[in-house]
Amino acid sequence: MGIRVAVTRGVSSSISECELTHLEREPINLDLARAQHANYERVLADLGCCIERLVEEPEFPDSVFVEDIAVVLDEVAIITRPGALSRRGERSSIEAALQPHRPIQRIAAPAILDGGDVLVVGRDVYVGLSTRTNVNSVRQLRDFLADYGYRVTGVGFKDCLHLKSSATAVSDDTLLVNPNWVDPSAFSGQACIVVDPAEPRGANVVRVGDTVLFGADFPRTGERLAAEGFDVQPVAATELAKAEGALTCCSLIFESAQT
Ligand code: CIR
Repeated sequence: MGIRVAVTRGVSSSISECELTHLEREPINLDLARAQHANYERVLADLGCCIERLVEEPEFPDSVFVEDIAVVLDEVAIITRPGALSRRGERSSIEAALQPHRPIQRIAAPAILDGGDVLVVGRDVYVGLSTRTNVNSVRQLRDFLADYGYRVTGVGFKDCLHLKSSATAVSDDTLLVNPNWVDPSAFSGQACIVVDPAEPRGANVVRVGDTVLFGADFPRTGERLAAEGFDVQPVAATELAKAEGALTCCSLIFESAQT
C-alpha cells in the first residue's frame, strides 16, 4: 500500500433539504458549512491524506456525506444501498472514484445499508441495525468478506442516526463510545473509552494514522482522549452537524497503491 487517500465531496447547494431523523430542521449557513468542510479537508491533507474531492452534486442534498455510500476495506470496496431513497443517486460517482483503488462489490435489494452504520476495527466489522440498515446487509457483508477473515456482527443502538454516531475507533483495539446510545458490551473484543456525559454527540471521531480528530464542540471528550495518551486535534463542524452529519461522514479514508 502506498498513499493514504481521502475521498470527499463539496457541500451541496441544496444541503438545507437534507434528510433529518433525530434533529429539528434549522437554517444551515452554506458558506460556513463550506468553510468548515474546506478546513476539514485541509486538516486531512496536513496529516498526509491525498484528497480526491468529487464534484458537488446540487441534486443530492446529503452528498457531502460520502461515508454512507461505501465501505472501503483493504481488500474490497462495497457500494452500499442507502436507506434513504433520496441518497441512492449518490452511488455512481462514488463507485467511479473507488474503482481504480479496489475491486467493487454492491449491496443489493432487499438489503439497505448506510456506511455510517459500519464500524470497522481490526478484523471486526460491526453493523448498526437502524432505520437505514437492515439485517440483510449483515448477511451480504458476511458473504463478501468471508474470504478475508472478518467477523461481521449486527449491533443494536438507539437515539441517534448511525452506529458511528454512538461509537468510533480510536485505535486498532479501542473504541470511543456513548454508552447511553450503544451498549459497550456489544464490542467484546475492544476496550471502550466513554464520552464525557455532557457531550453525547462526541463519540464520532476520525482516526488518521496516530492522530484522532474530534469535534471542537466536544472539548471534554477530547481531553479524555488526550489523558489516555491519544494525539488529538479539534475540528469545527457545527454547520453540517445541523444536517445530522459528524466527522467520519465527510470522508472515505483508505490506503491505496494508486498514485
Ligand atoms: C442523512 O440523514 O443521511 C444525512 N442528513 C446525514 C448523514 C450523516 N452521515 C453519517 O453519519 N455517516
